[in-house]
Order: sequence, then structure tokens, then C-alpha cells
Amino acid sequence: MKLVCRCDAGLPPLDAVGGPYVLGSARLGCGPDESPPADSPRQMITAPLLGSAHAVAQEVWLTDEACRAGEFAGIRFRRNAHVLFGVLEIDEQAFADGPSGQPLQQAAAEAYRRIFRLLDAEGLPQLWRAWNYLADINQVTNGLERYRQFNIGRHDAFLAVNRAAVGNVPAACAIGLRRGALSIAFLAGRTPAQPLENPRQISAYHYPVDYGPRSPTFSRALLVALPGQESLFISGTASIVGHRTVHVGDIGGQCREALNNIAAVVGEANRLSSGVAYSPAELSYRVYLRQADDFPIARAVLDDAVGKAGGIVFVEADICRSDLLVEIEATAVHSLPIA
Ligand code: 3EB
Repeated sequence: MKLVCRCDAGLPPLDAVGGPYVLGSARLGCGPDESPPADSPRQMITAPLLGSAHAVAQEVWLTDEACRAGEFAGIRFRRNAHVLFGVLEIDEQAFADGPSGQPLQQAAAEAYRRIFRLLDAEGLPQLWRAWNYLADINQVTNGLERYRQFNIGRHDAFLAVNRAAVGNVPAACAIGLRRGALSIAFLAGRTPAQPLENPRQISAYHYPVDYGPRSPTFSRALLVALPGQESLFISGTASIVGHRTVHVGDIGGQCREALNNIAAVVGEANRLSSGVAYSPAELSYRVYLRQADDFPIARAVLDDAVGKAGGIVFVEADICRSDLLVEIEATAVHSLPIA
């Protein structure tokens, strides 16, 4: 079984790639009125690309075993015997402000409860990776930042279905867009993954309450074993040491610190993986920048550290702490010798 992610800038005939081997996709830089395809889950990310000759980029998850499509509680998904990719959008306006929390908190809780119900029903219960996008992530309503509202809902959902909210939790990112419903894409499978933490950082699920009443529910990275293959999913990574933001106001410093953190996580991957070592130069990166003006410096730092060859997509979007200017996520796939 193989799982690969193909990223193409521009408008390639990716629907031509289509067919049974597509698990799902993400489209970055699309307009708010574009619709996803009917037969395949696709996360529509309306954040502008930066420094790209093309308006949109598309990441397609492909496998070498035929997939089938399904729909469950508003979740569009495709799966084969080993993996499942799904996309869910929930409009928080469907929830009333009330004792069970503000609308975004309720939407997040409902979204994750549905995801867990789907995964249990499909017999692919391990949530490996989640991509979370929400509007106005740093906006404060009724005294609480929206990212923190999201964290309460997400955390509650894990506990509601008796899932651990520490330790074996998915790799993730949580990113702010200008508008739109809460959008969650996810990759799940049959077997538990190996979670990785970063020795330079406190685990996010142990952040002190200064960062919100409920800690964020994600691992710094996950190693996922599939037959003949191992994948490394590195969560959104920022300029945080311990639990504190460092290099406030300094985009170059934040980019270098985020890359130091990624290097530390890669070190952990290499300590715990039994396969061939990972290197930062081989990773595929998604770089979120709060300010488009920061692109030239971010590009230069990334090129310097990673090399130009690797796939790097730069996106203008908000980060979950208002003092963070950049967040970087990364992925790699290794073939393993078949035992
Ligand atoms: C951080 O390290 C930066 O809430 O799912 C990174 C990755 C961050 C995932 C999430 C948040 C999340 O705390 C923010």
C-alpha cells in the first residue's frame, strides 16, 4: 500500500489524475465561490498563495489501491482498506450562543464528534492528521479568542468519545482565514501511529492555561507505518520555545526558530523510526505567513535552510497566536523494504 501526496501549482488537469486511486485533495488559493468536485473530498482553502506564478496549488493524496467514496454526517470521504481521507465543513452560524459554549466551540465539538463516529463506523479509527481552518482565528468574542474557543470544542470531543486528549493525538495545524465555515480535512487509518514530541517545546496538550482554558489537542508529529511505507507528518510548527513565543516582530528569527523546531522533530523521528533517516531537505513544506510583506525574508530563510529543490508552498493566512508571524508544516514519505 502506498500513499503519496502530489503537489502541483497552477491548474493542471488533476481531475484527469482522478479515478480510483485518488484519496482526496486540498486546493490552496481558490476563490470563495469555487466548489469542490462531486465525487472526491477536497479541502477548499481560500488563502492567497505568495510568490507563486499560479493562483492556486493543489495537493492530491494518491494510493495504489482502489478507493471508494462515501458520505457520513456531512463528511465527504474516500477510503481503501488502510486509509481514509475526509473533509467536513461546518457553519458555526447553525449553533446558538449558549451554556454549551460560543458557536465556534460547539461547531468544533460537533465536527470532531462526527469525525470520530465516521472513523469508528468505517473501522479506521486512528486519526493521524487534521488540517483545521477557521475564520478570524485571533478575534476575541465574549472575552475569549476564537482559537481558544475552537480548542475547547476539539478537546471536549476527544473526551466525549473516550479518546485520549494527550499522548496519542493527531498531528495538526490550526490556521485562520478571512471568512468561511470551519473546515477540517483529515487522514485516518487502521493502525496507531507513533506520536513525536519536540524536546525544545512543551507538548501543546500540556500548555499552561495562559494559552486558553483547554490545551490544543495535537502531537508535534506522527510517524505512520503502512505496509511497505512510513510517513512523517509534522504539525504546524512555529517560533515557540518551551511554551513561549520567541522573536516577536522578527520574521527572519521566527522562520529560523520554526525550522530549528522542525529539525528537532526530525531528530526525534530519526531516533524512533526503524527506517531510513529523514532530512529537512527532503520534506514538503506548507508555510503560512500572517503578512504578505514578510514573504521575501521568509523565502530567503527557507531557501537557505531547505534548498530550493524541495516543495514549498507559501500561503497568506493567520496563525493561532497573534504574536506569531509564521507557521510551517511538513511531510515526508519513505518507502520501506518489504519485510
Ligand atoms: C503551536 O505550536 C503553534 O491547534 O491544531 C500548531 C499546530 C499550532 C497545530 C492546533 C496549533 C495547532 O502551538 C500553533
